[in-house]
Amino acid sequence: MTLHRVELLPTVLNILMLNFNLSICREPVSLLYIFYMQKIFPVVLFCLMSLQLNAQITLNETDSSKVVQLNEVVVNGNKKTDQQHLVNFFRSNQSSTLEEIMERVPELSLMRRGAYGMEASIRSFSSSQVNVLVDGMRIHGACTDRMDPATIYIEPLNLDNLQVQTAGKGFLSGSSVGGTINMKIAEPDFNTAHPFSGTISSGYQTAAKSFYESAKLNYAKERWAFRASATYRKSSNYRSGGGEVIPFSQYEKINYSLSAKFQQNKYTYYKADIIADDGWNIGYPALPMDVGYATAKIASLSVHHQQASKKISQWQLKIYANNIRHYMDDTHRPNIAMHMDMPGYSKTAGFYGEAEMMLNKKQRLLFRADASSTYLKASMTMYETGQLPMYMLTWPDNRKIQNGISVSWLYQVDSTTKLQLNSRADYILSNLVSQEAKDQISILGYANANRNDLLKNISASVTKDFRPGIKANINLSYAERMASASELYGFYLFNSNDNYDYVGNPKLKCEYAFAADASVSYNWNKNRIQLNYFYSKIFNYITGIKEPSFSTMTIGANGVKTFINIPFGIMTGVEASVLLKPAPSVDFVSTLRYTYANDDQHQPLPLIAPLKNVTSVRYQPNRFSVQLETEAAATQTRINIKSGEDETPGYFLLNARLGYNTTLLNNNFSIQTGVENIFDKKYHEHLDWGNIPRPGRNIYLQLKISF
Ligand SMILES: [Cu+2]
Repeated sequence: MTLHRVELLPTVLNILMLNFNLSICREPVSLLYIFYMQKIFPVVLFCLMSLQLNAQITLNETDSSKVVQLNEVVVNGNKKTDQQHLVNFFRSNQSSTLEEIMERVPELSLMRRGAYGMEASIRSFSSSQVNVLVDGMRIHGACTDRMDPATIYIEPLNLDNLQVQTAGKGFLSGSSVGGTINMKIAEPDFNTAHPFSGTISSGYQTAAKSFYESAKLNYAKERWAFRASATYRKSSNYRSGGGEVIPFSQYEKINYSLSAKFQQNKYTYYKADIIADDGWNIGYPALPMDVGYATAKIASLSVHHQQASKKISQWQLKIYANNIRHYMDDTHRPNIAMHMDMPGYSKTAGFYGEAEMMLNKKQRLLFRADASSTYLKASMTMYETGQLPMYMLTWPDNRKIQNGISVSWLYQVDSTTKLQLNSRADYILSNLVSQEAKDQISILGYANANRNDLLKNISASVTKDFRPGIKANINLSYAERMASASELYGFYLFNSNDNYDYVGNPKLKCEYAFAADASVSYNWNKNRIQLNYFYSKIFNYITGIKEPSFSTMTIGANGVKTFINIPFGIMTGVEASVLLKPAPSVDFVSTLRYTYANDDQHQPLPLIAPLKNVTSVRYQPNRFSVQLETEAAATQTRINIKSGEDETPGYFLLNARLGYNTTLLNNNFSIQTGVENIFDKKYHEHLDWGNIPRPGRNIYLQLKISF
């Protein structure tokens, strides 16, 4: 059986290459690609097992946290949740990037500076107002211009699910006023029919002439299970609606992951995970620079224990480290006044422990303790003709040591009422770690830039079932967040959205927020309607203001801004979703979101997405499926002119998708195709920097074999 499988693989590979990849091989750039396809890809294929390319998405809604399940094929015996069928509605196609999937989650919006490296915000809270974690691990991008949010280092292929925690639970794994996105990494699978199982997938998209190749392999024997995955993407400059090609929108990357699991006994297992991501030649059309290379190495060791009969019913411990290098590149840009080298480094090491304790049948306690140390350094060397190179630190070497503890108390009051109290404290030390860094910050007049902060967070939530099908939840919280390294120590960081250089302020106060969140849902048969409302008032809101006494570093910049605390900002809004199943083979899903945000002067806060709706209808009578999807956004007129914003027109898009599944020589074979942006609409979203148009009509084809 196994032999037969192995023989089939090269054939599959050949077909895929013939169909999709021949043209790319003619390009000189693709030497690495050829190497990959010839040497590495077959090796990975050999191992192949159950690739579950992105994405079905399930909404597992538990009060204020949302889980987006990415496993398409449930091979590990996990019970399917009621909502798992909804996954398909958030899937755009099987080669979707994590960003494309996140964009469809109602609570998330993405800030876009290029086709790659979009930055997720939760209910318009962004950057260091939210935690972005990889499997509970802290990770910090190495780019001063936020080109590399942590989400770019995780492929849907190595993701088990995406957990979005808002409102009162958002701070449990790190003090935060905006919430947490945790990317839970897929684990090796013991429950497979054969020792080896896997998936390979190949796809092509026309808008950016992009290729997507991926493979996943699982091997399980006795107490050991291993999982390996690899994903390769290459995109050219994409074509926007109407046919304009967007220069500097290309990118290329490879992502690998390897995971090993050892089951010591019924209750305990150990796990080791490594993820490596290498990207190069990544264009950022909305920024004055591109990325030469960006690499991340993420590693962890963990032990997990689960024994329901014990008082401590489950616990886990993890130690981890990650290392990111980022190198910006302006050598491909025309008319550069002054060439610059801008490397950045980020290193984090840490651990966390989590435990669940059953107090009695009705009460549980959840604990988490964590600590991490993050080192950041970025510099800029400017080369002006006829002059000596000029060097400076853009992130003067700094270290943040964070120690935190959180406790939740869950109380099932009676059969219809649940109570939850959450609390967290973080003690954070921030230091400049080199004399050079201290000297440089002293130029700004700060003799001592070191600081110690104690952050406090607390929330209470009540959930009540009123009568069959109606459920309501109310949440009140207080949370704090620390200023980011850029806000504290940044040194002439250029922001191309408002065209200002930014300098940090080590004396910033922490933001603190009072928030309320309420949701009500109605379930009947297999249908559900849900409405969420949220309100946050953020005191000491951190923003940039013009500092007239400083002169600019960046040629052509409007001026210099420094970070200050303004009295407050307010963010409020709603999310609504309707999930209907009018017939066994028909699904209807529609989501809506709206955020309204002001500062203390009643001026709109910047980078707030307008009203947006995504609606899908899917018909899947058998092996075939057909899906129609609309995306619509209203005009955004509430803009912040000081931040360089202008009005963004609304848009309406139509997408169509077709799928077919079959069995071929005992292997599961699936083909997916579709057209996105059918009307070839030229549009951009309000959070897209530089008003760069998004991709126009895009036809995709995606093949996948699971064995
Ligand atoms: Cu960068």
